[in-house]
This record gives sequence, C-alpha cells and structure tokens, in this order.
Amino acid sequence: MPHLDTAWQQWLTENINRGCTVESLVSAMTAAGFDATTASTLIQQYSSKNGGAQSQIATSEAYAYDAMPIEYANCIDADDRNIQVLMRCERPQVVIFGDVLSAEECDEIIERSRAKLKRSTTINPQTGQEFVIDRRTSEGAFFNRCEDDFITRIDRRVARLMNWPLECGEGLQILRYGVGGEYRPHFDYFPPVDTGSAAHIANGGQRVSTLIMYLNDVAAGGETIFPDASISVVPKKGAAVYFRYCNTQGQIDPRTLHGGNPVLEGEKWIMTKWMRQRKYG
Ligand code: PD2
Ligand code: ZN
Repeated sequence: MPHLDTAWQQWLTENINRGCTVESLVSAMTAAGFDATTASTLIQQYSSKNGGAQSQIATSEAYAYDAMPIEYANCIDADDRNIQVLMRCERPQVVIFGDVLSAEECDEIIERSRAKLKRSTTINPQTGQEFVIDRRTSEGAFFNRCEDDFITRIDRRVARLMNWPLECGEGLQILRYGVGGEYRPHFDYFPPVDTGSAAHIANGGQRVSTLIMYLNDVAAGGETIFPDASISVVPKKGAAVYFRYCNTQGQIDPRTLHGGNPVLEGEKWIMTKWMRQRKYG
C-alpha cells in the first residue's frame, strides 16, 4: 500500500465521516494523481478504520433534484446588468455565466483586496474552528455584505442572478492563488455529520448555493472542477460558475464535490458568494 501523507489521511477520514460516496472519493483522488485501484483500496482501508463507515456512505440517488432558483433564460436581467447563460447542467445543478462583472469591476476588486490578503483557512469538522491546511493554498480577503456602494452594487446583482434574498448571502470572499496554488476537492455545505457544523448552521442555516466569479484570465491551469460530473470550468475574467447543493427539503447533493486545479502559470483571482437557507448575519 502506498504511503499516505497526513494531509491525505486527514482528508480521507473527514470525507468518509461526512458520508461522501466511494465514487466521489475515487474521483477526487484520481483527479489529484492517484490511480483508481490504489484510491479504492485506500478508501476501503480508511472506511474500516473509521468504524465501518463504508456502510454509512450515502448514495447520491437520495438527493431529490427540485427546480433551481436560477431563471430559465438565455440572458438574465440581474438588477443593473444583463448576464448571459453559457452552460447548464442538471445533475449536479451547475450553471456557467459570462460577464457577471465588467473588466473594470474585476480590476477594482483585485486592487482593493491586495492590502487585506491573508492565508486561507478551512473549517475543522469536529470543532467548527478555522485553521490553515496544505490542501488549500491560497490567500483570501473578505468584504462585509453591502459594506459600501461598490460592494452593495455587486451584492445586489449577485442576489438577483442567484435569485435568492440578499440577506441570506455571506459577505463576498476573495481568493488569490499563485503558481501551484490549488483547492483540493471538497463540499461547500456544512456536513451535518460533523460536530463543528452546528455552530455554522445556527446562523442562517445550511449553505444552499455558490457563485464563483473569476477576476482574471489564468495563463494555464486553475480550472474549477466537478470530478463526479466531469465538468472543468476554465477561469475567464468576469465569468462565473454557479452550483446548488441544498434543495427545499434541506437535503444536500454530494455530486457537487468540486475543487480548484493547481495554477500552472500566472495567478488566479476569484470572488465567491455563498447563499444560506435563511437570513445570515
Ligand atoms: O478557485 C476555485 O476554483 C474554487 C474551487 C473550489 C473555489 C472554491 N471551491 C470555493 O471558493 O469554495
Ligand atoms: Zn468550494
């Protein structure tokens, strides 16, 4: 059996306990360079180590795909801008948009964020506290919801586009990745099986959907990937990818496993909006 470094051991334990499907774990590991046989053997090994979690691994069939809130149109009127729909996937629910932001807005967000950048953190599934880990190599900055006129304009546009109340949105999160920077496959929702999730869910409920906006063109690499749907989104300045993982019954969709491929050349800047079930903050 190949040696598994501590970051991967931690990743496997976390995701098995979260109830990820074997299929999604294999996809994530093969996308990161493991061969499929080694990946499934390791998953089996770690499943039995974690109290026979394999029998508890959820099947994605349990998730009921109800209607997405996104308007079914080729072009969406989003408050102060008309936004093109470029691609739609139903299972999982993924939509790609062109020109959510103008080039000038992208540049302004990057300039405002530079001074505030800090190494990105991840949530510890047991405690719910944030910590720095190797599999999320980026720097981040944050804007409070509607903190000034410029941010308010973007928050409003994004809420209209996602067709979800502005008050349910978390503040805009900016990430910058340099060469080699990546975000290994994960879920954006708070896994209900993690003890640390309760504190997050208490404010605003579960996360329901994500909009990742690209603030620059990336010379090579840096795609946003959905391993279980074989979707790979190439970053394009001003464009965005939306995905929805919590339906009206509160079920969560494990097919929305996603990650950010390593940046091979240049840098990658994104801005993310997460929407909650209820009013947040
Ligand atoms: O940078 C990305 O492409 C990426 C990938 C996965 C961002 C996020 N997740 C995120 O912001 O949650
Ligand atoms: Zn994510």
